[in-house]
Amino acid sequence: MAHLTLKDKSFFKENGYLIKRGVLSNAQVQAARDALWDGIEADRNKPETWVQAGPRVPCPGSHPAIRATVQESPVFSMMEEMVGVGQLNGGGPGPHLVFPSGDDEWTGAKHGHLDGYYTPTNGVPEGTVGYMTINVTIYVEHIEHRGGCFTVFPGTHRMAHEYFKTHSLLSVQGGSSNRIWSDEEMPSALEFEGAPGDVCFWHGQMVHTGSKNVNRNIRMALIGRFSRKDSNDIRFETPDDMWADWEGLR
Ligand SMILES: O=C(O)CCC(=O)C(=O)O
Repeated sequence: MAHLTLKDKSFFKENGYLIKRGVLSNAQVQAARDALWDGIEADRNKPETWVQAGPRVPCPGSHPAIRATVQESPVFSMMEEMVGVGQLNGGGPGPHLVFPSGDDEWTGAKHGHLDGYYTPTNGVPEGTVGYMTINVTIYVEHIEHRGGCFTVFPGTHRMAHEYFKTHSLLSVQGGSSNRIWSDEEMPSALEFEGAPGDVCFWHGQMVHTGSKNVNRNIRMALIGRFSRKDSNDIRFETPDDMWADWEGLR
């Protein structure tokens, strides 16, 4: 049974992201949230202890309840509906928590980054670039404006495609969008606001960023990155038709 409509697919092609609401069951959300709370150094019943608590990754992505959010929900099938059945490597998401900052100063982002590039702290080897086809951000808590929303810059997947037609994939230092585009060239940021079980799919070359959390809730997100099985053959190619390899979208 198909989960995505033609409208969903054309929205993803145009904007580079797609938000689907209520994809996970309550039981899946609850199990994932419990797994996160087991590792959080704060009192679950006392929100005042959540401010600047930690850790940002309170349990591994290999935890069965975390992995299940992709592998035992419609999430993986939805990605396959876009990329093609059997085309993606498996895997699961990892926890990415943003704790309340405890202050009230918040500004929206003008720029973000493309994933896969070396920075001094992210573990990507210098001189290489990681390749992702499609990524997903899953919420297991209510996240509102200014609450550390995962943030995308709609349309930057198409801008990146144009850019890489004439520039090497390795040319963007740190993957930062401000190395390529001015503030004026960047589209407005879109905060993914959502409820537990909501999911945002985003193109592997979508500019995105994290954001500060000045709300009460801990920003409980799981982020998964998925690449095609033939990534090594196609990663440095920029075909004229950016959807040439996407069986469900071309
Ligand atoms: O946590 C977030 O909202 C963004 C994370 C991010 O930008 C990344 O992992 O590349």
